[in-house]
Amino acid sequence: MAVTEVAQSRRVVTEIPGPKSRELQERRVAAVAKGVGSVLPVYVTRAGGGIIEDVDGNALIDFGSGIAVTNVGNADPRVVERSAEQLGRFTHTCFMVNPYEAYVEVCEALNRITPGDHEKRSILLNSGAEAVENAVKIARSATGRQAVVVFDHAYHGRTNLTMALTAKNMPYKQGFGPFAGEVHRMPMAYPYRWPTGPENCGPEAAAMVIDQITKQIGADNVAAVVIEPIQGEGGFIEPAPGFLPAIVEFCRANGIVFVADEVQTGFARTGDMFACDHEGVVPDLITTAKGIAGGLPLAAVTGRAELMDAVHGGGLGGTYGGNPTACAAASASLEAIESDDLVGRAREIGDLMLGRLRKLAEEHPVIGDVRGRGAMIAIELVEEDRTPAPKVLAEVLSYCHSQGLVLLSAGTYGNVIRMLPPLVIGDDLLNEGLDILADAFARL
Ligand code: PLZ
Repeated sequence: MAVTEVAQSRRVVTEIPGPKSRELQERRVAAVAKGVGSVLPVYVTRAGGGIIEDVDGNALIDFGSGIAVTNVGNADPRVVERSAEQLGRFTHTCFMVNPYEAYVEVCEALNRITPGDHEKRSILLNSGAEAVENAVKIARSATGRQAVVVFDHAYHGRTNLTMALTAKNMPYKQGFGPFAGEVHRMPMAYPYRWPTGPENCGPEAAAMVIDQITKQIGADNVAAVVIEPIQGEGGFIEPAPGFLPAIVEFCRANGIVFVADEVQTGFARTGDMFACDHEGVVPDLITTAKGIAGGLPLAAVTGRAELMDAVHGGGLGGTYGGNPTACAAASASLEAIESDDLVGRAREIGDLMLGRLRKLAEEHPVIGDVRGRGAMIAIELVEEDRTPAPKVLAEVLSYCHSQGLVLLSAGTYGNVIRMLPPLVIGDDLLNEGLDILADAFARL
């Protein structure tokens, strides 16, 4: 299997997007539904390490990892080799018709590496949204209850149930209702915006949530609490310390299934294998996707055996869930994460980024908050009184893009710049990317 090495240096030889990309963009507009956007429409030819190459010969620094997917880098040779080997043997039988070992192997690995040493089971699916949908199905079936609790700023997907779980209307929900019922939204422990200050945020937010669940829904009616242990699309909001453990304790005491949505935070991204590990939180069910398979579409729900096995035979599934090629890629990618100590590398990336960004924030008051863990770091841009500054963000992003830095935004108010580099990016590229970002602020 010939895997071409992608040179690890930035190269900007045309305007960005260049002429060939603009030509492709014209074809795309005529062929692809307008509803699907692209952050930076440079058309990709190759990618690897921390670099994305485009049709015009540019080499861009990747601070996005395809939204936290290519944790092991793009086209990791081990992932490519295992997937290709599987592709050459069979492409599909459907696990529900004729099963295969690759699926079982991924479930065994997930049961081993997810938080908690209790007995677990897993199911494999295609996308993060599908994983979250299935976690809710499992929780409802196991508890015989219906209500689902979610949080402000949450993102869980674009399917009907997960749209209902997602907080932000535009662009995710506008015009797409009616939404699924029995979804209840609670305040989020958002330290930077907590009225009485970050130090009070954890306990106060937990008390509010517990009070609202008890008074407005009735704890006995709640099947599941679903939460991202660091919110992704919502703006990399790290819940204040103590919040998650308090919610877990309340769930345990009331027979509520605690579901950690680790679709964006999973697989070494945050400097732990899972973000829950940070405070020793053990979820009853955990949903994963993105970083699981080095870029191939795969997702999973993993959880307590008694909950997972509570669903009647034939109650869960899907034609493509646990596709053999995606499973082979996942096994290779999970092995790479462990053998290359990408957890450790994510921590190094976090230290480097947080150090530089905190300095940058001292020079530029428009950077109101620097937060995140590991290779999941964000800055929140504000005017006076912490008013969100989405226009400044647009300016900064546009400059960074023009210089060949792939950078994403996030946040309910569209004022958060998020950084999610592949965990295999080198320090040189990281620093060069941060230099470009610093230039962008200097030019404001
Ligand atoms: N849960 C926590 O972050 C996907 C969405 C991008 P899918 N996040 C990126 C977009 O605009 O569509 C995500 C997530 C969390 C669930 C999902 C959904 O995962 O694989 O996109 O369905």
